[in-house]
Amino acid sequence: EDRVFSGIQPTGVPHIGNYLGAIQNWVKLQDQYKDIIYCVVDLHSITVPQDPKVPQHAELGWILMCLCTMSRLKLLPQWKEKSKTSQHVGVGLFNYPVLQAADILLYKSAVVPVGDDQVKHLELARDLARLFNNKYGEIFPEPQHMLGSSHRIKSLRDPAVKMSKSDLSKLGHVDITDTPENIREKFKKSKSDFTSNITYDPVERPAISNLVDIYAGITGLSTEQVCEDCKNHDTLNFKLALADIVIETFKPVREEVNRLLEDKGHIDKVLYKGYEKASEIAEQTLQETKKAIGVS
Ligand code: AQP
Repeated sequence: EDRVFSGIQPTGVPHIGNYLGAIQNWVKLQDQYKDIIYCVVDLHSITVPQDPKVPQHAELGWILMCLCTMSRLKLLPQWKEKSKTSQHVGVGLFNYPVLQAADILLYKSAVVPVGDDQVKHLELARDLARLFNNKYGEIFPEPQHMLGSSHRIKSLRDPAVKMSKSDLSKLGHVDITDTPENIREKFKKSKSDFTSNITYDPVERPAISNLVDIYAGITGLSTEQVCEDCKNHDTLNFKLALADIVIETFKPVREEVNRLLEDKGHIDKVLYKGYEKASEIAEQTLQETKKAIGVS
């Protein structure tokens, strides 16, 4: 059976972009597939300093890095975007799509539910799987990305960039554990333009269109339907209505997160059980891979 695999970086509290782009789909897939691994990709988060202990991912990452060219990595849009905003750009930031390919290939994953900002990275994972298989023998399936139905969600402060956990502007991202007051404030202060009606036009009206996308993503309506339903709203009313929907949707999530945080022992147990299962698969693939390249 096809294995589903996806992950999230522990770089902050997940926001509604992570939810609409990926997490919502992860939940749905639990009813369609039996063999699923969702993980916290801690080695990725050390492209800013932290403290790792996950050997197989790093080891396969290194093997794949030796197959990958620098010119291939330079083309990736996230590298182009993120390397512009920092003065001290680490090699890890450049290499991490290869580590991501290792994460996926280590479990011989077939289906990878992600947001559309990851499509290029999945292409790289397929290229590396193919390169490896051609050179050393068939080991890896070529993993396919699976997109959610929502568009990429942009920052509430700047619709030119995606909503991001690590965005320094606190008003740019709405986190799934934000309080109702917080959520209302962020939407009230979200960027809009000088036109007061609600239309969907990502090129001419990117900020309002982003809000329409969020509304559509959460309600499951089309963007046309959202504009039709909200045609009597001005932008402020629309923002407040959207805030209410977001508050209502994430209320049970926030309550459940808070409940779980009171039982850290339970979370540790669940993580450890998952770790035991996953590391058995990872170790097997790594040994197969090392044997194939002659370093076992
Ligand atoms: N703005 C977004 N809209 C839709 N989907 C998104 N995803 C991320 N941002 C958006 C999807 O969420 C999943 C987990 O992302 P990640 O934590 O692995 O890394 P990321 O894509 O780099 O997310 P962030 O929030 O921007 O984190 P930082 O700030 O740490 O880099 C992925 O499937 C992604 O597509």
